[in-house]
Amino acid sequence: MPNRVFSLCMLAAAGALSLSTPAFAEQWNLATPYGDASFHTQNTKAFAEDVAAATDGKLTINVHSGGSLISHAEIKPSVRRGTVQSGEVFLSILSNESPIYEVDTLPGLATSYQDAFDLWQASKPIITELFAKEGLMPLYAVPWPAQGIYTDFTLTDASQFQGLRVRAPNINTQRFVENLGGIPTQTEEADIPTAFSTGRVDAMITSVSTGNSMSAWDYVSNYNDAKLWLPKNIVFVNKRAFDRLDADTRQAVLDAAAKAEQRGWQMSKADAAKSAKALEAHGITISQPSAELQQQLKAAGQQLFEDWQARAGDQAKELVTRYRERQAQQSQ
Ligand code: PCA
Repeated sequence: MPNRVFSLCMLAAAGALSLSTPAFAEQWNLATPYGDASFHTQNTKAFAEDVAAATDGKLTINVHSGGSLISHAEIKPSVRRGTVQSGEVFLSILSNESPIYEVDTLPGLATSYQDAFDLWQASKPIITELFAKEGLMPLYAVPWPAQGIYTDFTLTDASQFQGLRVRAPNINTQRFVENLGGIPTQTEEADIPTAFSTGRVDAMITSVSTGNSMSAWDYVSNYNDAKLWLPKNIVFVNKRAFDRLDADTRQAVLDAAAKAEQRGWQMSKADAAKSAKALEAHGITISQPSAELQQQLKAAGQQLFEDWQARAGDQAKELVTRYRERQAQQSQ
């Protein structure tokens, strides 16, 4: 029996056992593709602990990390069906469902934590609405540090992308690589070491955090801190499971989620600094893009943004307008 099927059977059995616990105690399962070494998973585990503490154990959330329970692509459908009550995914892997989910992977749109936060505030209402249509409710979202480019040579010019096989975590990154003349391959974070060691990829686009947790120094020598975008993970719940809780427990979940969001953004910043140091300590050279490379990346990104606006239509316009308004308020 495959491991995950076995785990799901065990869940069913655990559900039956929980009949013997007090009638008011609820058990949720939360599936995430990311491993325990990731600050995202550490934050999500802290969220679960906060909920257990605030509800005096009335609601326990079991975090299943590293895709151990459900594969990344299956997490959202499983939460929708109620096989598990909650999940965490990389928001932009949902981009085949709506272009709105791509908004945090558009190069150049939001490249700092402040901008990424404004973009999240501007996109939250639309994303909440899209999730609600599927009986889901977002709890919180946390960004990865800015995305950069790992290569085994010094990247000085976009022409070096010609024929380069680049690992990408989502569709938009793949399009970006294509615009630069490279050959993209979509690979889950956990599969990065295999992709390099079997020679399927030569380079990758991701954060310093993932480079650090996946020991990038085993495969590449350089990291270009291009600050392309700050993509997010989103943690969400099956709305029926949430509505079944009593009012106090519901409030405790929402309070813990708000706290997890705040803590998560801080953890992301701290991890960016810590992971950059770790990469350097392992011999990776970190450099900033030259003016020329920056210009070339910008051009590839601009094309992506225009395509996205055309695909996403009015909703996209509304979102971008709201984002620009927030940015203008910040700079006042
Ligand atoms: N790490 C994840 C998502 C973005 C990131 O920084 C990955 O590369 O798969």
